[in-house]
Amino acid sequence: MELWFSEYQTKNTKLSFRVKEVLYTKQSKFQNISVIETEDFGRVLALDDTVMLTTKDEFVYHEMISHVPLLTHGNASRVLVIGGGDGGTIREILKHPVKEAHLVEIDREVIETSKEYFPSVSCGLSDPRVKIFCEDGIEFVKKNKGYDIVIIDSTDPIGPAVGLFSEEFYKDVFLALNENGIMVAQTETPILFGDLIKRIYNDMSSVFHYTNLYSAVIPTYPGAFWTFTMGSKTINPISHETSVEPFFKTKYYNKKLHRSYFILPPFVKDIISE
Ligand code: AG3
Repeated sequence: MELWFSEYQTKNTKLSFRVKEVLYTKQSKFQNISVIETEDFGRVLALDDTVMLTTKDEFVYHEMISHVPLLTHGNASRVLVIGGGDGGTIREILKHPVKEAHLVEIDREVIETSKEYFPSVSCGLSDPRVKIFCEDGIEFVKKNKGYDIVIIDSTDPIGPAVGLFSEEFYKDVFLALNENGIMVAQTETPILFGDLIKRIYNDMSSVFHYTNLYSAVIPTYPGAFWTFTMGSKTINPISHETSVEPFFKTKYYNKKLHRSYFILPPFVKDIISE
């Protein structure tokens, strides 16, 4: 018997993985959480049948969402992650000499599932520098301030994550950031969702002095060509020479390529400048 797991990336396109074994599936208060062992991509964490990570390619997303802002900043001590209950972003942040890393994940069950089924991803969550808050990130940033970096490691802009893609939220993040603060959000693929990317870019631009997109290749996400949008108060990531060498091993992030990540293909440039 052939068993396949599919994500409908759009109504008309799906990505399918041949399933070795379904290890876990549960309806939490917020969403369905599944863990699937696949033939080619290792273990998959899916929320509402949407791929959050695979153990084969998660390093790309987690390295890029964390090392790019942290090394652009150069001196981050307090970092906040909104979403990201799997712990992958926290794992990468802890490779830097940060004092505190706060994780705000609305669904405690995602954290528990990752601890159980994704030890190589969730391994940083028990580090003494990490503090976990199971609450709504939108409310959290209104009350908590003093961060050098805020990373929005969210799901797609549907359901509870919608508010994480709004100008009002970016304003609150701005206020939660210190003087040289930087925020980064995962912002989907320009291959399919150009309008969304343009709106995010415009919204962030009206809040931050510098707003820049950068990209990475993530084969298991829609479009495979993925973007992150960075809002920065004082540091221009394009002209800024990253002074800090990553003093740890990376698999995707490369200091020599740091500035080039911000160089956009013409079709993406067109999307945000139209
Ligand atoms: N955040 C999810 C990125 C969005 C993926 N979208 C999709 N497959 N349709 C990733 C969580 C990993 N920490």
